[in-house]
Amino acid sequence: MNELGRLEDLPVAYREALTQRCLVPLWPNLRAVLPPQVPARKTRPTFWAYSSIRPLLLQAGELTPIEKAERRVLVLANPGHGLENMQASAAMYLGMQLLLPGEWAPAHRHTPNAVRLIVEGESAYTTVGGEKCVMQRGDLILTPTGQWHEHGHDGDQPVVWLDVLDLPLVYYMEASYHIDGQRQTVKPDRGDAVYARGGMVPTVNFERAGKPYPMLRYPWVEARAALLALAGNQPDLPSVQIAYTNPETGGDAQNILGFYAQMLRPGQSLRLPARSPAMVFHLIEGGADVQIGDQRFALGEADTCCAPGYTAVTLSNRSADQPAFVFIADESPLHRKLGVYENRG
Ligand code: GTQ
Repeated sequence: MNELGRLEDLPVAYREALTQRCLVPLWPNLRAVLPPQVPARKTRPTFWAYSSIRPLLLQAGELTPIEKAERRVLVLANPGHGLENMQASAAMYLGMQLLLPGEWAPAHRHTPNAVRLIVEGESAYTTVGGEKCVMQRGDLILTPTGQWHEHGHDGDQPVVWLDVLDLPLVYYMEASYHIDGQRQTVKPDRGDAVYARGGMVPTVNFERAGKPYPMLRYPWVEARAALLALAGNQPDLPSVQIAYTNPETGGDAQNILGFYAQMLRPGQSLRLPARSPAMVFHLIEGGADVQIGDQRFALGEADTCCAPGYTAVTLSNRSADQPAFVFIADESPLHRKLGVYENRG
């Protein structure tokens, strides 16, 4: 490969003439934006222990009333992107949100898509597009782009959940904004109720067409049961994983980020191929080691880590007699839609 001319090789007067006219020579920067073989990635393998987040989040509960926070969140920021940019990867944002008993996080809507993965506590709920979604540990709840959402809490213990948003991408697109709203009126119908049994849907008073997000809540009890059934039915299945999908189309649950639940059999070690999208791993149940390139993280329950794209990841169940359950978020719907998706094996 040719050595390319450097900026310093150009006469100062010429460089100044370019700058004054808002012009930039490509060749000194060409390799930076089009590096050989593998993209440059700011996303670093990064680990966040829940045991280190939890006390600081509870402290935020004392320091900052919900009225002063609107959303009381500690952001899991990847140092490779600069902490102030609040990114886990190029397209993914992660936050741990705390809601205390009796608190109310008022209605708003915004262009970025969000999901919640419930980490701890009972009796909180989020109302999304008029659907009241109860929050139980391990549940996945969608808050798709543009839908009104607000969070409430009728219980007596703190509730914590993991927020996953495509905020960094939507912000980069200069398309990120929010609108404040009024408390929503709750509708009687709920997607998680009408789609609770595969292959069976109501026929009366039920609109199937024209709803881009027919199901908002994916209960963990159902996901866990599906994984155990899959593992039991197919003892030789190499990867016991389910994707969270749109029950009408069978496609990804949301447009930009993908969401999955992975079961690791007792003692199982599973290599995930090097694919272009970055990934996030959050441990729901059990314990697992996550090997990302030359870094290895030991995830216990509620711990989270992220991996850059184009990097193979190995997940290893640390228990020889219990399964482990991992929630995975990735950027694959985005990569596939844009035609840049790669699996390098
Ligand atoms: O709960 O609506 O972590 O608007 C970041 C932005 C959570 C939310 C976040 C948000 C929310």
